[in-house]
Amino acid sequence: MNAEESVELEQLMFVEEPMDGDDPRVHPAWLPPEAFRSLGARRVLLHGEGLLVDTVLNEVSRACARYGGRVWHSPSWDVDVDLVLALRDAGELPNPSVEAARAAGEAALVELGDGGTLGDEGFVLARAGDVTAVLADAPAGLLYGLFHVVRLCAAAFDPARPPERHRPALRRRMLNHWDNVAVHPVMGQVERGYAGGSIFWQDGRPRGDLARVREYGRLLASCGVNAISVNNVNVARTEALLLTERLGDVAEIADALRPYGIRVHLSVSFAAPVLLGGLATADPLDEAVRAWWAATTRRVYDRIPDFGGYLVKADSEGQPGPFTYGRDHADGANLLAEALAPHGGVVHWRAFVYNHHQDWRDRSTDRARAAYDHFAPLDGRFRTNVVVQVKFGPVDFQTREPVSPVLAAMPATRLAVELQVTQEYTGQQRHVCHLGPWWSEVLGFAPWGPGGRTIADVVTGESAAGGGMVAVANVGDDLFWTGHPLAQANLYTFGRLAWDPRRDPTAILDEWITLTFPPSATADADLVRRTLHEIMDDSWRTYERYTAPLGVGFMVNPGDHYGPGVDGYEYTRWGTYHFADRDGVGVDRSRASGTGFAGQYPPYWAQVYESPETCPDELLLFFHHVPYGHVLHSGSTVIQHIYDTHFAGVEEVTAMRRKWQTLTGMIDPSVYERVAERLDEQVRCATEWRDQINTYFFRKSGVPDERGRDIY
Ligand code: GCV
Repeated sequence: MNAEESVELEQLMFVEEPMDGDDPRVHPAWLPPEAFRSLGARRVLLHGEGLLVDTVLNEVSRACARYGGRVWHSPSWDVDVDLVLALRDAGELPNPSVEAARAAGEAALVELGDGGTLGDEGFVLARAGDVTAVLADAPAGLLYGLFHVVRLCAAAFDPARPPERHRPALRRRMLNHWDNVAVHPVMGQVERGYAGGSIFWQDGRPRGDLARVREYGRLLASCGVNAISVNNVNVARTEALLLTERLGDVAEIADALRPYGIRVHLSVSFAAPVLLGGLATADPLDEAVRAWWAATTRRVYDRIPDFGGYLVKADSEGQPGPFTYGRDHADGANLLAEALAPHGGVVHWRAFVYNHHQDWRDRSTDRARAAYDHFAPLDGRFRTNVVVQVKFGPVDFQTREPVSPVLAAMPATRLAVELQVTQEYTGQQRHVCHLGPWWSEVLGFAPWGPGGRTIADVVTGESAAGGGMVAVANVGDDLFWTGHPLAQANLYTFGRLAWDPRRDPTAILDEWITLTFPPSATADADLVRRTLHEIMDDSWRTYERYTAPLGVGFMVNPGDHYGPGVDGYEYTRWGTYHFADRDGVGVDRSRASGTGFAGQYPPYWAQVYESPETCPDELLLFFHHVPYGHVLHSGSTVIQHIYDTHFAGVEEVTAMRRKWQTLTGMIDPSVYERVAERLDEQVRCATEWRDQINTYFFRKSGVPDERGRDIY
């Protein structure tokens, strides 16, 4: 067989597979075939071996088959190429221009400094003559490098492009699925899921659509996610069995995701030794319990050698935990960590622990304090393969909360910050609420004072050994993955921020727009880009304006957490109160006269938050109970601020809807229609929020709107 025939054969091997992005059951999200046009029109040489190298080969082959390019895998003859994707330790090729490109990549690495290593996931991109080279130490690096080239489009082939090196700031970039295997009578198939059913489970069984799981892995890898947990942190009987009898179901998911470099983790029940093992106790210090976890974990690794580890919600909202046995969270976490350690696994132990049977009459108990009170004293006691996973705020994924003080209180512990991509409290994927700016604010917060280390630094840790970033996922079996097509951007943004927590969220959004609505397939690309930015950039602040004011939180309907319910949680056991009366509103969390929560911060912020005079406006009611006439730093009174922001919020949503209408006929009609429907609902719901909040506070305070607008 001559060289040309061999090339044809190599190409044929790959074009027979179905094209990604062609499956009519599912929207291609940010990886439509068109996004691969630039890559697919090139001559590409791939060099190296491994499962993920095969994935890269498949991706490139499909793109080339579609757009007329060519691909060679480690050819033993000379070829002209535009792009080389090579493992650094793969042998020399008899191809001078390819070797020159590789040498340019190596030289770039030396020039960029830092020891010249790229690690398990990094890559370098450099130009040599007419060739772009992407080099990596390991196959995952090549996969991430490939998606980088896709994002860059033609810019990846710009002769003037300077060399660049990329490595993820965080080792673990993880999504948690709150998917139930068996449909929960209240929470359904996916707890806090707003995108249909689960992509993994259906009515007590695996869903069996592994092609979709694989497609999901592809989307995640392309934005940088490398780990997922596949079942809800609230572990019921059926879900507990995933650890033992039903481990095969987890293994199938792991097999589908492995080609995209994604490791699978499992939420487990702390009571598993009793529930599944028939032991009389789950006491973490009991020898039989330790042996049970060790043996069970060994069996997990026999079946799934690259298994990531366990995720645990213990002693929280009714889940079992070490408190039953008079032990603490370090005892509990270390038990599982010990079982995982020989296999390289980690335990993610959640810090979301509080009293969910609080008496609303008791003002001395403060849910915001709980995680710190439980966990800060345990600093230094966790094994090195424990990651304490801390919700970003002290309460519960609200639209606005201060950053959790736990993140500054455990220097001797690996900490991960937990975000919520699923929009439980931020519009439930019926409202446009782009969360990138909020997450960036959280990650950029400097708990020890301005200019000091940030939350991004904490979760990165020394030599990237921190706990990383975790988020509750927002996808389901919906045609658009996320219910609201624009909520795909939140998932994408999470992945990109987890890769680099210091990136500008607007730039990330821009990247998402370019991929999802490729300019080459759009009649007026500038209009589409501009309109999406206008709708999405500030949408989190818009959402904040028409919902609970000034950081006070909640005010949602109890149970489903959608829509306004100002007093919905006021007299409940959940510890989520606003204390509005005829004189004022807010929670006194100062040290001087309140719950003392402000004192959980390092001195700079403890002092800032302590006084209503220095507390930032947006958090005023989180930290203080103030009269309606209290004057904010903005110059407005609290009551007038409430009225103004609520009127403004609805106007902004109405404007969003108008702007969206300018895209009629410009984009995929099914996307257009779905977003249009949801914007109608957003306008309706925002109006309801405005009227209920304004009316509530007008009735409480008796203070009229100084602009005389309609309040009921
Ligand atoms: C999985 C909130 C949600 C619960 C969720 C819990 C958690 O309270 O409303 O549905 O349970 O957080 O994070 O564990």
